[in-house]
Amino acid sequence: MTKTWWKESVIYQIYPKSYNDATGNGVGDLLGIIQKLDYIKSLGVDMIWLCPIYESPDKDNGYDISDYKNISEKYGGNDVFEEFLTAVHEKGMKLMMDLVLNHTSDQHYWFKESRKSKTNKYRDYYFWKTSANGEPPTNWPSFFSGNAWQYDETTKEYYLHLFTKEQPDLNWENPEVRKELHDIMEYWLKKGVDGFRFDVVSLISKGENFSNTELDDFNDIINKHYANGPKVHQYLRELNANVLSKYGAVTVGEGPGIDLENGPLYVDEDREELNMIFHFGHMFIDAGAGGKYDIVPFDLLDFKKVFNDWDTHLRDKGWGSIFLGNHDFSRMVSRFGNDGEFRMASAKLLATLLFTMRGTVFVYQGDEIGMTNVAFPSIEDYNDVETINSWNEAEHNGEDMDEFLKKVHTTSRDNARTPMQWNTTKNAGFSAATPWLKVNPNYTTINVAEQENDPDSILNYYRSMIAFRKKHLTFVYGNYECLDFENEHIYAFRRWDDNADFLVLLNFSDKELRWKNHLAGRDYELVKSNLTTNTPDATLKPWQAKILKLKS
Ligand code: ISL
Repeated sequence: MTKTWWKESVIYQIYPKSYNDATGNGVGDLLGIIQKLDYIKSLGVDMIWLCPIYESPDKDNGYDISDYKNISEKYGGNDVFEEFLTAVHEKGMKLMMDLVLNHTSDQHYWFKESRKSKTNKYRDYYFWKTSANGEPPTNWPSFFSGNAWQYDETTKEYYLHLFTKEQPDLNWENPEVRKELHDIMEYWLKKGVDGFRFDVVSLISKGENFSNTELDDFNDIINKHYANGPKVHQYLRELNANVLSKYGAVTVGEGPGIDLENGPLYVDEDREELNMIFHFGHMFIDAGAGGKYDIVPFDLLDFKKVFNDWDTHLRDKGWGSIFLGNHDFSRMVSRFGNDGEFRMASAKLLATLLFTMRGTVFVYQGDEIGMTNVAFPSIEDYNDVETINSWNEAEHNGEDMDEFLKKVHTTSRDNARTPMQWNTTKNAGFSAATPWLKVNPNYTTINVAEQENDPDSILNYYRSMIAFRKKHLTFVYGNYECLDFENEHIYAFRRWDDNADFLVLLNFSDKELRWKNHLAGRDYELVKSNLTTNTPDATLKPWQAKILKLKS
């Protein structure tokens, strides 16, 4: 396995709209992030991943781009971006931009032209279809409710949109489209951007034919009709050869339908496509057959299996990403930990997992202080298009809306998008104006300022765990083995190489437990714990995490 700086990196994900508002309009911006660069650097992170900041009508908060070469004025425009990029580099960090290349906004010039006439130069930049019977061309559902085809009056044809109707899918079959997209990437790389996170990269190659689906389960539909199309790897190799490799850009691909079989193909070093992928095995672990609103209890065995399987599949030739939260899912401490009595311990336990697994670690803003889910009293308080569309669909279907609101509390993407909690002043110190999305009321107790002053805070634990990982590269490159797999409450694993041998013990429960002693006859020392009082053995208090160094 080749050793590379980005494999050893910790990447910090920022949702710019919610990070820090320096201009006082209720929306986070680049100047606001510049003000926080010392804070970010102090965590020990190497690279920042910024969610999309290009011009956008914000139907899906920037994942609907209307101009790829201009930074939205609400974030500061291109000049402030240059200032920001320079400042990031001066601090010794790197920048990863988010690129959405599967679809554009319907307000993008290409689409505005495309919809004008069937003979327009840009017509084939998108997928247009007629329909014989007044029905959409296929019965495909979109990710965000409703059919994935939208009728357009001007030319009396339908266009494809796998996400909202304001996010038409680009036709990568068309070489002109690929050329334009390569040019966009080159534009940002020439400015000095260090890498990209490619949104829904698994969806860029559509099947040869559009046909009705017989399937009901949305995941099955994704796998059969939307994801990992016939030319996806060809497109990525072309992109790598023509653009990425010339600049040494670091890449991570995101996408539904990436599984254990096809996932390794994206990151196999010999294939020269992408560096890393995000898989969602653990992120949909609490979703039943009916999708994310069909909530099932968290099961530690399923969770361990996801990590075990991926580690095995990427071990030899690829590289993984390790993350437990992002802007599309509820807060990690609320999902996988205990955000009540054991919030501190469980947030630190999850951090222990993050920084002891093999793969590049991604930390989502706010997780470093243990930010939790929010339970807004009304649907009016929510912003996310996925949440709103699902709500409308549920209402249309006559569901019990009080019950549905509870599900929204558990699963809404807005759980992760509430403003960053900096201090106890108005709006958590995020903005002087009314924030675009309400602040989580628990900011009075969960915020950066308080945790800065507390050596035992979650924040300082993140700092110490990042430093610990960097000191012991065994956690980055070493072997991984899950022990006592059948244990329903304890996640125990070994990380070792020629230099060191570590045992990580994580108690995912509210009870004190003793790990069956597989340590008999071994000499070991406790090198890390998420609690302040410890016994140097395999006894674990509720949500306790211990790292033992095995000596013989
Ligand atoms: O958000 C999800 C579940 O609630 C995912 O299914 C998500 O839609 C999927 O992983 C793709 O996400 C990415 O592309 C979307 C955008 O809304 C997400 O924010 C982005 O991360 C469309 O561009």
